[in-house]
Amino acid sequence: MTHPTTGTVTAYIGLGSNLASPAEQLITARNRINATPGITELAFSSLYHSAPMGPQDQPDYVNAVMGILTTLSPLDLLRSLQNIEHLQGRVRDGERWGARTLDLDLLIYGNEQLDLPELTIPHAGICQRAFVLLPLAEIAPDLVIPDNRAIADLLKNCPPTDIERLTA
Ligand code: PH2
Ligand code: MG
Ligand code: MG
Repeated sequence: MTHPTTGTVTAYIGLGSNLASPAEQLITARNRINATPGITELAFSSLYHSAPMGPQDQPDYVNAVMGILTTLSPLDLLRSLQNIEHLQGRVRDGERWGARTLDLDLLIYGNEQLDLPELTIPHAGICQRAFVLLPLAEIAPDLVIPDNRAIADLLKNCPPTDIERLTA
């Protein structure tokens, strides 16, 4: 939903890295997202250390979630995030769920539900992934995902195993 007085939308971005100093990758990405015209930070979660989902022969991840206010459309926001992934050495020919210097996933964009070839919102993985749900619940405990799933309920069905909060 667009905020009637400001023309901005609240959106949530999942950040992940497991190569080339992951915590620094996330901090650099946060700064770049903040420097993007049309984006203002609302909240940034703690950093979380998490075991890899998918192929197990890759390093552990550092994950976080960022809440923003934005005037960008979903696809313009996606392109901005992909540009930042590219700037930080993301290679797109890797194996599915394989190691990466930076992954920026657009998780939620206001109340929108989109199913485009390049973008699904809400992000399909939110419900099963503790490394998304835990940081999201930290910064938005009362959030209800657009198809009416409350974060608190999703968390109950997603045991927070293999994940550790790193910073306050
Ligand atoms: N991202 C993946 C694949 N596996 N595992 C963890 N723990 N955290 C991630 O962000 C992650 C993953 C592909 O996006
Ligand atoms: Mg991802
Ligand atoms: Mg991604």
